[in-house]
Amino acid sequence: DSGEEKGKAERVFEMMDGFLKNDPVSLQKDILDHVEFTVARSRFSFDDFEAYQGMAHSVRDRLIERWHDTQQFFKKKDPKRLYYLSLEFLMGRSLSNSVINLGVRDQYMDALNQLGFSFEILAEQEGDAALGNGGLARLSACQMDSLATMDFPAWGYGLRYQFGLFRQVILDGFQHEQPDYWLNFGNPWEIERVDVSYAVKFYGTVEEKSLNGMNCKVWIPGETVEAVAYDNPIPGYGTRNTINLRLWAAKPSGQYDMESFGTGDYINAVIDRQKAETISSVLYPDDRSYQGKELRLKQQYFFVSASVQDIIRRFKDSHSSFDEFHEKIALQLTDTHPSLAIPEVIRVLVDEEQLSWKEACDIACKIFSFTTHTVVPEGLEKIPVDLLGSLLPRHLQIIYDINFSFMEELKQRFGLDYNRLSRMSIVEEGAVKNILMANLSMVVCHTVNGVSRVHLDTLKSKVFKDFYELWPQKFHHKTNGVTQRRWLVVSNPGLCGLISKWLGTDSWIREVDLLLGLREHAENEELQHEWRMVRRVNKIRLVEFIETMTGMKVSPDAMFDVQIKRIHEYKRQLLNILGIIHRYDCIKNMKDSERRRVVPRVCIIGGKAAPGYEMAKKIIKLCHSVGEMINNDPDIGDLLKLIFIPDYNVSVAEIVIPGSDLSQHISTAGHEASGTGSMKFLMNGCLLLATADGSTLEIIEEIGEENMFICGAKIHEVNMMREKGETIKMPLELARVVRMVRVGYFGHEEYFKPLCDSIESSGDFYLLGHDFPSYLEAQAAADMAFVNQKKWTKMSILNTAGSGKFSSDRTIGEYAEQTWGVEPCRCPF
Ligand code: GL9
Repeated sequence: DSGEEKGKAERVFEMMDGFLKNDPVSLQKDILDHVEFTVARSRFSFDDFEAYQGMAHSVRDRLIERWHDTQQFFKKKDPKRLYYLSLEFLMGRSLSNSVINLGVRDQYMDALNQLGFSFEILAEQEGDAALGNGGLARLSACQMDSLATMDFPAWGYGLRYQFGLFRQVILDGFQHEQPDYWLNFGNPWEIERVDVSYAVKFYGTVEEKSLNGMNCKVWIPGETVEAVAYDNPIPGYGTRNTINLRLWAAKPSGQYDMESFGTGDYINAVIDRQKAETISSVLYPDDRSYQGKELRLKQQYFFVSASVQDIIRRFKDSHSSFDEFHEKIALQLTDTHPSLAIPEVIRVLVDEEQLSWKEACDIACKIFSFTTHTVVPEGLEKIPVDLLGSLLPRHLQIIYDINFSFMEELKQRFGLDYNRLSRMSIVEEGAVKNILMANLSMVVCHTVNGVSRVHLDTLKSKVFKDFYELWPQKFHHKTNGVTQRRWLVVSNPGLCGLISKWLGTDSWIREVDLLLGLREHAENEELQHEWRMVRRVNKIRLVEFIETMTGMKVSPDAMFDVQIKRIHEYKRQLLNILGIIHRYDCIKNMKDSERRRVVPRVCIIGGKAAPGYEMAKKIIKLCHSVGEMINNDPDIGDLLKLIFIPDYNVSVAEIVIPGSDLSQHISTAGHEASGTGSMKFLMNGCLLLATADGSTLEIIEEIGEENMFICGAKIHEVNMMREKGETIKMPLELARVVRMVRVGYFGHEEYFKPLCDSIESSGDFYLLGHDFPSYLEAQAAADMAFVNQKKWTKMSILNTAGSGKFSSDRTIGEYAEQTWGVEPCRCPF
């Protein structure tokens, strides 16, 4: 019997002295075993990639061990669990992060050295897991790291896209998109769980039946697809806790439909079923715009339904009634993308678990919380009623029922204020009727969070004004953060060692506020010297990387001025490029004596444009055309270079950020909900040139205005200018550089015309005209500061010292306490 089996296995385990060993000899044996038996290469002849695979599998074994222990422990303790639902996770590479969090990096380095391999080279063999678009997806990844490190009993749920974010290839300065075949060489970081799968239903009809004298709704689906689990262990740092990120992949359902297989058309029936896999095949590459695509809606429901079934199954394993459900479960919705979880939970509780409508709604209101990541109302998801009704007929009914009760509640409260009712309704009337997913989330979730303080202000005063009036207590904010494990420990080992040396401890890796201790040394010459040395080494690494990627040689003596993020009009890469043209133009017109005072700059821009976003693609092309002119101008030499780094992703960021001197975060104020790139630069001692937007405002509070270069209209000024529809006079410097683009100084005048028009003829919505002069001033201030390396280094140290607030550990701590009500559950070693 299985009890006895377990006893035997345990005895053998004890005889062999248990756990996997982490001394260099054991590690070498494990790596070689995996090379031979997992990768199936001779252990006496294998290359770097195969060595990486062998090593990755040996790390995976160690992850699995802890992951099993953690899950067993959670099961035994039965704490309240957090389920983190996100349609996107940008995990990047896993190898370095895993060995660091497991605390075995040095041992592996030794083991590999003795085998004749270099850890750094093997780590570079790994491709990025890019199952997300940008900030929102990387935030989810950082938060998983903090959840594991802080011992929270959490699970992540998402989709296992076969193709992650497209690869960006630049041909003649234009962006082209290529599929990301990230799974082609296998993925050692996931565990396929063919034993964990659920049927997900689509289409069909809803019928009324009477069951035990009660009136019930029965959904007869028209299509069923199987969701198979792939588990990705997420190790915490300095703890045995290793939590799970469960990603779902679509497979044809095992339930055969006799009809299609009975018609004799066997081949076509099989091919048809195979189409089920398309649901999880590709990540949508457009950030912030969701225009009623059926496949996207299918993805959302597929992921939500499998996750909800899994959560309820786990709960029922150890509980016999739903009374405790809300005391054991918190469900966090990352934006509205997973908000179909709301009607799905209600549907399962009412239709399958036979709870009453009221009981089910009460439970939903207690377990769901929601964070919004956007500021623009157009960014909020709308689903055409027809589409939803055909794909998920039962869910549409549930949403209508929720809306009905909500409208009744509003009438009680405000009387027959039809304007208000229509503004707040979950159902948007009009030529096309839509379901507003944000309103649905707003009505049901107990809490709605913004991602920075000003973001919350915007939600209260604009986007969700009516809801704020109704339920002010629901509105909160948790300023975003990033994990210092990835963004310092993994990507900047040099600085990391230096920080620990000067603080006399490496405890800041878990307790990031300790970084404050650097403040008292900010002017210490010895630290300053070492700080500059470390940063110099990082710059040289970046110089080499730039040469490999672009063939360009740049000088590490120049100031590295960086803007890396998705290309967006509101993020204003165009402002940056026009500023560079201005700088170029100024240098061209200088006398030799003046040129000697110019601070040499390497301007670096990187980022992807959504494939259908024409303006963003034009910005990429303009960057290349301007770069080509400047970089090949012998008259300019090393005084100015403009580099576009292609295919920006997490692992590129890990090289660029530690090597940057100055980074730009120059969104039009009021448009960036938070921004998280700035936090990564801040931690790495890079100075910021930024507008007063999103979390930058909170960064200013932490490090002081004097340690940053701030420019541009403030949020209230932007609002005022827009309300008045005031057109300001184009500043001369800006008119001049726009003219250069217009008349074809950089070629392609027709192609670039819409960019020029966006500033000069279509109202300059993003206010480049207004902000250009102060932008140039901020740039000049940065030049001045850079000349004084002592001052610059002090500012740099103060940036790192003041970055503690922007750790995702702080964010997650706040969520756990204020929103989710979950407590640490630490697995014993
Ligand atoms: C975003 C916001 O635009 C950012 O300001 C914010 O920092 C992140 C994380 O909260 O979320 N919302 C959003 O849709 N994206 C964000 O970056 N877009 C992408 O992820 C591409």
